[in-house]
Amino acid sequence: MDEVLPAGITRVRDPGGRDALRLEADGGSVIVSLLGAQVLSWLRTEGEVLWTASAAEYAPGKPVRGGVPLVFPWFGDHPTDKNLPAHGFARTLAWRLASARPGEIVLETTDDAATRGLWPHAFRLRLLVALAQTLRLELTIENTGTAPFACEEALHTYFNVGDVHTTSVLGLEGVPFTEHAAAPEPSWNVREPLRFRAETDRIFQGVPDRIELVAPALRRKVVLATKHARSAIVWNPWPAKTARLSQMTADDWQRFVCIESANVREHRITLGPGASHTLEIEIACG
Ligand code: TA6
Repeated sequence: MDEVLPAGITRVRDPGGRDALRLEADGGSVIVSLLGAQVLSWLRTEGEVLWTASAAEYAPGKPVRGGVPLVFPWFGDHPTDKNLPAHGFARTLAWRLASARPGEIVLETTDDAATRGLWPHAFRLRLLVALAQTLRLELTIENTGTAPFACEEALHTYFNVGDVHTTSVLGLEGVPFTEHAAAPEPSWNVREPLRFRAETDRIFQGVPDRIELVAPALRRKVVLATKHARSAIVWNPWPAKTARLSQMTADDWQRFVCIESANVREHRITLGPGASHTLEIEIACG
């Protein structure tokens, strides 16, 4: 039987020709790739809210650098085996459409022999994508196994800013953080809104549920409202690290900032059998 999707939801191909879904509503249009359940684009009348690398690659097993890659079950390099994929494997798994209603889809994926070879636990992941005037994403992790597990998670959002030099992040003033950049700004006033003057790769812990990104070059303010995200990572690679990153052209660093809503390190999630956890973000762009 032919699939019947609600009005405003269509099956399309992403820029790499892979299966994707497009949601259209009064908030614009969103493209979500079924590979990795990766939101690749949120296009509004004011322009693209998310950012994708200039030399983005759309290949199996290779996460597209841009949009909202999903991080699970570990953040960054694997703690003991650097040969395992950075940021885990959720963003390179095949996902499927679980349900759809006007303006909203739910994608899901589960463990398989390959994932259990990397991480020996049974799980179900669901990503809800809801488009209205805002874009709402909810990542639900369910432990479908018989033993507890601990995991890290992030919605690794790349925001289009136009010019990182004039961009600021408000809401993280005074919040405890650790800096992981190889060549960070030597010192900065933690009581001031965050500005970008060097490579920045900061994990903030115990974050508020509202963070603002102000991008004057685009005459844009983005409000990131979250539920159940106790960590946030703010990242810009600056030129030196950009030169070492795939899919990037030399000046790509000037046009994006990542603000990643997460639960990582001391705020990793622990789930007993049958338990689940939902991390929610709602992005408003004005
Ligand atoms: O979230 C910050 C970060 O961990 C950076 O250190 C950088 O590695 C970035 O993620 C991109 O990671 P990826 O694996 O997508 O290249």
